[in-house]
This record gives sequence, structure tokens and C-alpha cells, in this order.
Amino acid sequence: MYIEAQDPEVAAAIAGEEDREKHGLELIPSENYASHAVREANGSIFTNKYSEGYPGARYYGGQQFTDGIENIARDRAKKLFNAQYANVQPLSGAGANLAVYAALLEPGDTVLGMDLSHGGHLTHGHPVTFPSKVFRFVRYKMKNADTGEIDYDEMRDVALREKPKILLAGFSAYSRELDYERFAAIAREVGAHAVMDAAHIAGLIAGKALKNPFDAGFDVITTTTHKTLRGPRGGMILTRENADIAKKIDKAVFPGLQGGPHMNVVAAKAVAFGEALHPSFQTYAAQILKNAKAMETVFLHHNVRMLGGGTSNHLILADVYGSLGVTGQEAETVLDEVGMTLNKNSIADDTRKPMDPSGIRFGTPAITTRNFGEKECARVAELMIETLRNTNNAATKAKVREEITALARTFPIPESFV
Ligand code: DSN
Repeated sequence: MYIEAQDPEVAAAIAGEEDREKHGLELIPSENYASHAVREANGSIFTNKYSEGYPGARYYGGQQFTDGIENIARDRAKKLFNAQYANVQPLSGAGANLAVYAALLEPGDTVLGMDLSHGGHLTHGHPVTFPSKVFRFVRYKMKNADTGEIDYDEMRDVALREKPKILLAGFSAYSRELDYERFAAIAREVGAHAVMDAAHIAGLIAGKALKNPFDAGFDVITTTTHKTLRGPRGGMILTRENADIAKKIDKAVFPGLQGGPHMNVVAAKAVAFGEALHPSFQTYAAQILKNAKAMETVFLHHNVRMLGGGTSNHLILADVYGSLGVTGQEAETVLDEVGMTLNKNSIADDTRKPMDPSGIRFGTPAITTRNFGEKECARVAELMIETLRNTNNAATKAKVREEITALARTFPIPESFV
């Protein structure tokens, strides 16, 4: 590799990360392993090219190959999600959400979204974000954190009172399926756009393991492309039927918010979407859910509280402080030491601070890519709990680390999926 000779410091960091990924288990539910083909496209010659505009309407010359690539990415994305329009230029999920706000709202307009502490996301208008200074964000929550049931009656009351222009579904730490029909009905009743931020579960929708919000009449889906979709780091916006919305979104992405698209990433998105259209992707998506259920069973058996009472998707949010007396930060640190990488996470109405909350969040997308089945996932869950019950026991930690390393060796990260 050129980089080893030219820049040993950066090369060493890349090699270190490769080693870490190879020998440990990735349980952060928003991470995954992209194929070599995706990474090749991501690191391709397209990184050199400016291509402001859209296929057939660019501002610069030399677009003989960019239009083709972007059209392939758009067509594959539309097919995957049964959408009529796709914008594949957003640089990531945060930018995709911002573009939707910019397209569909005037400053001061209201968005009704899920509370961050109940599973929502920063970009759904948390006060620390810039969009919260421009738009008005109001909240809905779970009715019962132990079943995960959303309070749809409260959502409707708030919607009738606050008159949002966007009713925003979607989450980054919620483990149950949403009632898209209820969302869409409330949105229709108050004249709001129904928008789904599907960043976490896009691959599960594309792989037909979970329902598609478009089937319930949603107007827009935003997503990242690097989580369950297993593509390059990036974002995307999909719309259905309404050409006017699609046009506004295109304008909001460029020139509204972004400059030139990252055409190397668009190429990598095209490759990833091609992989997701392969029949094996549906098997992958279904296995993610089965594997999460296998982990749920172990947590139930050991009486470790899970928010939502368990999982219907790819992730679990466990109250390790309440159940095991270990804080989220302590759990993240000790599990990382033994080769299981996950993240600390606030739980609903957490009494602890965000930097050392009560929960941990973990999931199965990456280990399922590694071909783990239910048996291995159940074992990982057992090892997690054993470690958390023995945080100061060096012998236990050494034994767990050894078993995790052996599992990682037995299930290497695949280089390709099709
Ligand atoms: N950082 C991503 C996640 O982990 O959910 C989304 O913000």
C-alpha cells in the first residue's frame, strides 16, 4: 500500500482499526462491516470529481461517468424501498433530516418527533442542535417504557394542539416496531407530512424483515446508508408519489445545504444497494432479527431489564444500572476490554447523566454480517452478563476475552456478500 511508505502514522492507525475490528465483536447497533467492493468504490477515483447538480443538469464539465453512477444509485434505492424518487447526495443522516426540514418547513414551523430520552435522535430537534433554533420541536413519548408502547393518543392530542407541519417517526434507541398507520392517520388529520427517519432499520425494511412506512402512506423516508444497509457512510432521502415534495427536497440538498456531492460515496452507495437487492440480503435481514431475539431470551432469563421489554428489531437497550448495579459507562468500558464493543445509552427518564447513563445499547447487524447465528448470539449475551456480574474479576475477564477472540477467529469478517 502506498500509504505505509508515505504516511506511516496514518497507516498504523488504519492497521490498528483493522486489527480491532477483526479480533473483537462489533455490537454497536448502528455499525456494520461494508464489503470490499463498497470500500473500493468509496476509495475510488470519483473522489477527484466535482459534480454539483443532478444527472443531466450539472454545473461543471467532465460528467461522462458521474450521471450514470448517480442514476444507478437512485434506481436501485427506489427499487429497494418502493419509492418513486431518491436523492442519494446527502452526506449523512443528520444532513438528510436537515434537508427535509428545509424542504418542507418555514422557519418557526413545528415538528412533532420522539423524545430523545425515549429513543429519538438528536437531529429530531434536541435543544443543542442548530435546527432547534430555526424550527419548533415538540415531543411524543412512550406510554410505557417496559412495553415500548408509544402514546398515540397523546401524540394525536399534541398534534391537534401544536399543528406540526411534520410528524416525525424514527429513532436511534427504540427496540419496537412503530404503528405507521396510526402515525400516517394522525399526520393526515392535522395536515402534516409523515416523515420516517429509518436510519437504524433501513436495511431491515429493504430486506423485507420489517414493514415499509411507505405502505402506510408516509411521504418521506430519510436514512443513513452505513448501518443495516451495510453501505458507505452517507445519507439518502426517499419520497413517493409527490413530485413537488421530491423537487423541494432536491433543491434543499443542493444548492440549499450542500455543495458538490461526494461522488465516490455515491458510487459506493450504488454498490451497496446492488448488494441489498441480492436475494441473500433478505436472509441477512431476517437473521438480524432472529439473532436479536436470541440475545433477548438470555437477558430475560437473567432478569436484566430491557427497555420496551425486549426487541422486535435489531437492537436492545438494557438497564444495566438498575438490574446489575453497573453504570452504562462502566459496562461500555469493561465490555470493550474483553472484546465486545457497544455503547452506553440513556434510558427513558434516566436519573443518571448522558455521559454516564443507566443503559447500554447493542445490536446484531454487524455480528450477523459475520455469520453469527442464534446460538452464537445467545452465547455473546451470556458472556456480556457474566462480564457485567464480574467487572473486577480479572480471571473471568481473561476467560471471556479468550472466548470472544476465538469466536471472532471462527467467524471472520466476510469480504463480499454476493
Ligand atoms: N450515531 C448513530 C447511532 O449510533 O444511532 C446515529 O446518530
